Amino acid sequence: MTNKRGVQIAVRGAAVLGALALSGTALAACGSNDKSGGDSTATGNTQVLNITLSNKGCAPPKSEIPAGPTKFQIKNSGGTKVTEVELMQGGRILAEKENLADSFSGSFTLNLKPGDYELYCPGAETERSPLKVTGEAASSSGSEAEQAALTKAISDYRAYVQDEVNQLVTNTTALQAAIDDGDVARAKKLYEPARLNYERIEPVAESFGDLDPRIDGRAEDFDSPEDFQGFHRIEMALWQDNTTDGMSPIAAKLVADTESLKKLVATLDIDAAQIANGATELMNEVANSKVSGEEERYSHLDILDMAGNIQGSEKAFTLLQPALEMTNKALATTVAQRFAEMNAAMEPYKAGDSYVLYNTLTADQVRELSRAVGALAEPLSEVAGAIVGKA
Ligand SMILES: [Cu+2]
Repeated sequence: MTNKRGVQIAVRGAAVLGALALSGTALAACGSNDKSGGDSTATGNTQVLNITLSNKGCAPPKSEIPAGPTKFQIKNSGGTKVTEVELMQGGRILAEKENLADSFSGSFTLNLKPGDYELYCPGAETERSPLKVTGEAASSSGSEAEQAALTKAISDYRAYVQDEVNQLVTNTTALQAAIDDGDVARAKKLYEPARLNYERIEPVAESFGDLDPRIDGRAEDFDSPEDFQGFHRIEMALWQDNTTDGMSPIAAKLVADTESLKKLVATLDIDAAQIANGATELMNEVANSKVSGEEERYSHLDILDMAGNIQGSEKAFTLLQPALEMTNKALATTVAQRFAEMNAAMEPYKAGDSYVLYNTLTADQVRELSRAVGALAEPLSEVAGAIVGKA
């Protein structure tokens, strides 16, 4: 993500916290994330790296650490201009913690291999701090059965992402054809399946730097209006202006960007803990941009996007579940139950093959959804720590 977008996200994050404050339970659930229990699921060989996020930056306490399972424990201490920390390597985001407003804490856990990394906190005085990881890659600490289960989870998840991105290209191409034909009604209908494909795998797309802002950015993410493109520019034309005028080049570019994503996904290198982190990021997406009605502000298709995020998150969890049952059965049971509750909470909003519009929900209904999201996100955030280093 670009610096600019990072700052914009910070602004949006503050607004969102305001919105979530209305639903106190969700806020409490987010705020208490990782304060309870994050460490209890770590397996003893996980090192903890405490990062303080402030307006100055997000430098690690040591610029050199040994390879192996690592929990990045992040606290925003007085950082009013910064809300996120990304662990980057060679232009790719390996893990991130977003929407950490001042005084909030959060974490991510992954198995660090030797190499040069960067901690990136957009909007800070020093945005990038180096982190060198030394020594040998940690050998797997999992049993044979755990290793086999995680290896399968990784290859199945890659296949899932590839399948979704293939459908994304197909569905976006169909959307483009409707736009080229000037058919507003058809374009509106075809916008939906493409959004679902994208929202299911959004953390993977986000990991490839500026592709996500290009495909999924919002008007306020860009200084000049011409830079605002992608899905939400098309959404604005179709729903706010009720036209496809001027959208052909935007649709062509969107198709090209989804094709770039497809090429990058073919090279995707992902481990089990990153899949778990992605599942958590998807639920954080729901809490921060869907439950607030921010993302699909013209079409009000936020509940549909939310379903996409939940489906992508549940897919990742389901694939990790056999291994998690071996490493932490209680956690596997809790998360599975919370997904069931989340799906039950979404059930009333299904409408045919789609979902009702966000602006038809009452404040109480939104609050109930955000409660279910918080209840799921909290135990889900512990999954990475329970499987890291096992494969
Ligand atoms: Cu999105």
